[in-house]
Amino acid sequence: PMIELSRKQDGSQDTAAFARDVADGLSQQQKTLPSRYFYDGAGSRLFQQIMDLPEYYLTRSEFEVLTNNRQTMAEHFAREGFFHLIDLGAGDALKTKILLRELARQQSVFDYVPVDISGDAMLELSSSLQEELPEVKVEAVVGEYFQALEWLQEHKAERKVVLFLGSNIGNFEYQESLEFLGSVRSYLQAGDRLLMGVDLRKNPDVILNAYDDAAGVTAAFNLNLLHRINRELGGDFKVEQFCHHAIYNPLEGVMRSFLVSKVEQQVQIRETGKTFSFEAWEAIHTENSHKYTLRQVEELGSACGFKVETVFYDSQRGFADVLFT
Ligand code: AVJ
Repeated sequence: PMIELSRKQDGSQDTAAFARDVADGLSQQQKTLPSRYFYDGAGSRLFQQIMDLPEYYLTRSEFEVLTNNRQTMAEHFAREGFFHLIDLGAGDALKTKILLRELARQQSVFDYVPVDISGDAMLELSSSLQEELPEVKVEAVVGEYFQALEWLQEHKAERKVVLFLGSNIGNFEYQESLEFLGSVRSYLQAGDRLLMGVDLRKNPDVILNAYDDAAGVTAAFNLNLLHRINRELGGDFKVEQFCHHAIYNPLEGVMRSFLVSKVEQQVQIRETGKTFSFEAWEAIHTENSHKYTLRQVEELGSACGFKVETVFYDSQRGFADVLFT
């Protein structure tokens, strides 16, 4: 069994980019921070706790979809022989493992390329797979989606199946999602596939509770962003002076999360060389999570050159994994 970890950026560059993005976001009229910075070690652990929350239905729903349809999915993937299975935002890959076990059971010929911004997560995943499925060759890539696109480009002529699970697409603005899926599409050939998980429109109360849980884990996940800025960029956020706020707009189908300053205050962030002022109850926008109608998903796909092959639903029809060709 081979384990390969490729890491395309060094740590110093990461810190500089983080400082620049934080300075940019907090200098705007409406303050904002990019949600990709949630996932440091502590943030990844908090997200794992979120996936276990009673209110956070997304992971369980997709688990059900994959479990009930794993045989059909694996057959679709492996139909034309060897392929690379690229897993965008793999994390702990608990859901992908359902497909990996099934592919191994069907003796499919493939290798597995998990991509994630958390290096810790990719190391843990590589070693857990080596233990559980030693016959699967793993080439983990530590990086952002941009690095994943580079990998796809470098392997343009080879057969590929791309996984984009967990409604991770939902973090993009609509325009960004068009650009991203369009890029993915441009590196695929006829016969390649994309399996994308999307959270569907449903009772707004159910959605809201998923992002504002009773135990306060999502609040801690959101607030960890400020702790991370303190740790990595020498910030002096008094984190207890901020609170988590989440709101769902059922017209747009967008869940939005914020960190709200409870008092008027100033925050210094050494690595940015700047001080930022907050008025009492001023907000920082930290995340969007889009909820889709099936029509929107089809349109998004077709705008990027994808055709829907099969839609796999959970029993509640609240979540779908859409197989595109
Ligand atoms: C990992 C982007 C799918 O938007 O549901 C969970 C992240 N944020 N709770 C989502 C998240 C707050 C999650 N995604």
